[in-house]
Amino acid sequence: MSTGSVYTTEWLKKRVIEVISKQFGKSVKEASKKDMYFALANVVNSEIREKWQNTNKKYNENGHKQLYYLSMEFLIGRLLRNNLLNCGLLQVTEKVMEELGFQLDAILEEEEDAGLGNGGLGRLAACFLDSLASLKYPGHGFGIRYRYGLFEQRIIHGNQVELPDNWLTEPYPWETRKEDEAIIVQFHGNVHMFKRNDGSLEFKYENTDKVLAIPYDVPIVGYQNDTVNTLRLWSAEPIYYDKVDSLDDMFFRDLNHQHSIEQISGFLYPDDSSLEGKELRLKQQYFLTSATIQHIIKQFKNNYRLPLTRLHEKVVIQINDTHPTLAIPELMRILMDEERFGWDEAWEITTNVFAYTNHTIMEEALETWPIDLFKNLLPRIYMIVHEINERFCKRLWFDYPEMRERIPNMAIIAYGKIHMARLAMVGSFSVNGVAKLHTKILKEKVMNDFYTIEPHKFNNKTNGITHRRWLLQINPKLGNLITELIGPQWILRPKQMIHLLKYSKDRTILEKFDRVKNKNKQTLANYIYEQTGIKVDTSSIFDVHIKRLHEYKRQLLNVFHIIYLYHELKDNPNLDITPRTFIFGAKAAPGYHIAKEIIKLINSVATKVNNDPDVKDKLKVIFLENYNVSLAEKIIPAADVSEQISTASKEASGTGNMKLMMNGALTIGTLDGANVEICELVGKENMFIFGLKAEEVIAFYEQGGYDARDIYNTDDRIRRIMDLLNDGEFGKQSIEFKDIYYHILYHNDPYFVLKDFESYLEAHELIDQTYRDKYTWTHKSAVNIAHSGKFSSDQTIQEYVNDIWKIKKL
Ligand code: 26Y
Repeated sequence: MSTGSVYTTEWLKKRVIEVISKQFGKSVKEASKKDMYFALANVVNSEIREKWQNTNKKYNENGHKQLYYLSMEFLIGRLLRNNLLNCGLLQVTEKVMEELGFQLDAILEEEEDAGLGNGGLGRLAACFLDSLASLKYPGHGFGIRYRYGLFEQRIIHGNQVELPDNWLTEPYPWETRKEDEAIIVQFHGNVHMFKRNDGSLEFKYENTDKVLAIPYDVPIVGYQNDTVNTLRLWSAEPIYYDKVDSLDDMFFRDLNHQHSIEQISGFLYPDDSSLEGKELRLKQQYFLTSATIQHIIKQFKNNYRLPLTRLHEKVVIQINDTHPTLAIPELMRILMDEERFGWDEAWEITTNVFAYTNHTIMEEALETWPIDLFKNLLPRIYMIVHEINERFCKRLWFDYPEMRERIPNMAIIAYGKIHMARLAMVGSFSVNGVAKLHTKILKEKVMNDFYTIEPHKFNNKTNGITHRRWLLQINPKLGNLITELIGPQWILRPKQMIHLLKYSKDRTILEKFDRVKNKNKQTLANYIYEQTGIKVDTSSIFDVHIKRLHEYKRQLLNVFHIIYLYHELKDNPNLDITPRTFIFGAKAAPGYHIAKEIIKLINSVATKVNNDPDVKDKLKVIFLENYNVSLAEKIIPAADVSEQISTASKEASGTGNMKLMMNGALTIGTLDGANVEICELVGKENMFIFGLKAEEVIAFYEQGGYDARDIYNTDDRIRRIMDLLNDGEFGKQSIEFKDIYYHILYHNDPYFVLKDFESYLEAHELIDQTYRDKYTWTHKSAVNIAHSGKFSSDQTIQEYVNDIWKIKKL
């Protein structure tokens, strides 16, 4: 029996043996690692179940306000280790597995990595859920249960090949299907307007396509605190009617029908290069938002006996980027068409519950929809958005005469398109950016018009990461060392990590930090060998660049530096450089040609460099395929250098920068996103800052004055590298990388790779020199770790709670 969080090995052993026998009809000796994974998940689940029910009961009974976090992405990764740790079961499990002849680490590898997201935005949502539950806040995630997550990446002959991420071939032990809480979502159809006797308008929908949204609930276990929150993922299914005309009709209609409906929760980010693809994405967004808003209203009515005019007292809805913005007109629809509120009252209710987070200033990510597509798929929602726009534009015209010229740039519907960020800003009471610099750019540039009329809505919430996963779980050796030095309080109060500063000049302690890093590097080196057959030197600098592949993130700048070093060594094989291992992990969006070319270039350079005896052990380049949460967890504890080298102004925040810093890597970076705040904390002397500043980049964009060809013509190092792209050194054919070459020279190097090259080289030379002095390096590393508590998502969540959500702890 278990009492509280104290579990004994005898108890766990008995439970595991019991489950293996009952569930698989096997003895422990016969059980596979997979069996053991399912058995452990089963044990954890039965421990969670009661706490989950109790948490829900308390939330329902105590009348507290609830946060609903809506996101198209939740990149939760694996859950077993997390749940064992948070339930207080991790240590006993390690022991029991050993006694039963298993290795826990190997069992954990059996779990599918739930890749229901693409990058930072999705992982942020997952970190937030962890912090909410660990701080006992009533906050829940709502997303889509994609049948296939982000594609699985293979590298074949240097090229990215995408395979479907078929993550649900076996039962997913963490989810519970809740058929009785299904909700109907309607698309297409016609809308009819009637006048009621009291003169008010009534809207009726006809011939709509109805889809069932079935919830699958995943428990979000708080850190050893009995709180279990919920991540609700909706799955799309057809509705079966009892009455059908003929068996044949039913058969054919249903097959096609079923397929097209299941597609709604089929893939994350389906290809949207066709109109059908675009419609599917819009369908997904409405599917998520309609199901969630209907659910919220139902719950509000059940739990609080209050009029909907007081919705904002009990409900706050955070929309994670523009993707769930349709929640705004959907709530308006329900309030007016189902609850019979008039426009003004409905608008008052709506604009008091929504808060919007912007995650990017990149033009291509600011979503718009063609009017016709929108109107056809969501006719009633279109009418509402149209009306929101009319009223907003009128308000601009009459209340802000000085803004009249700006109306076309602010209108929600303009030039044939619906602008989702504008709708989100108009319909929310809060608009936030995700790092200080990013919020400043939103206010002063990208969203300046809106900031001018409603400055009170704008606020900053610098991102954070859960230190419990990104330090305690993935780097237990470092976690233990920290606890040994400052006690375990940092696990719930991460800012206490600052007390590590007093050891940052203590040579004996720094040696301990160093030993931890070396062991982690050895573990990664073993993994690299298993995956690629390449042996890397653990005394070399592990220089890590892991993130989505995008031009603005400038993996290309990194490769240019590698090519430069390679040439230096070829020209002078005795050159005294500190050996380096460059490690990359990155997926490129399937339709993003240049990004895929850059992946190919990294792999071609890797092949060349790794097989050249001239550079021997001084240079290695490793591209690890299929970058995802689980791979990040393997790489981060072993990193010495963290590459955060985006074109200044483009990276809204970054969160990989925080994860790497927390694990003792030193950052080479531009003053972009949260790098700026890392620098404020640790000081310029504890990182390697280089490159153009955000205002310089913006000035070039606005005023011109940069010509990439000038640099190409005058800098021999750059010309040599660029010309290689064209002469076949790194490819089978001479034209292999011409697209990158032309892209840079003929599109004038839009991300300033050439412009920042020299300053990047200098920063790398400084890294090379600094690493030679182990004491200095490890001192800087410890200073970074000590300050990283500031970037715990616990802190970020507390700021959201104080300034936006106003929810109370259980
Ligand atoms: C729908 C499509 C256009 C789209 C799909 C995904 C647009 C954007 C995204 C994802 C954006 C994203 O992941 N942004 C990242 O969010 C992180 C969390 O705030 C930031 O740290 C990071 O700088 C930003 O690139």
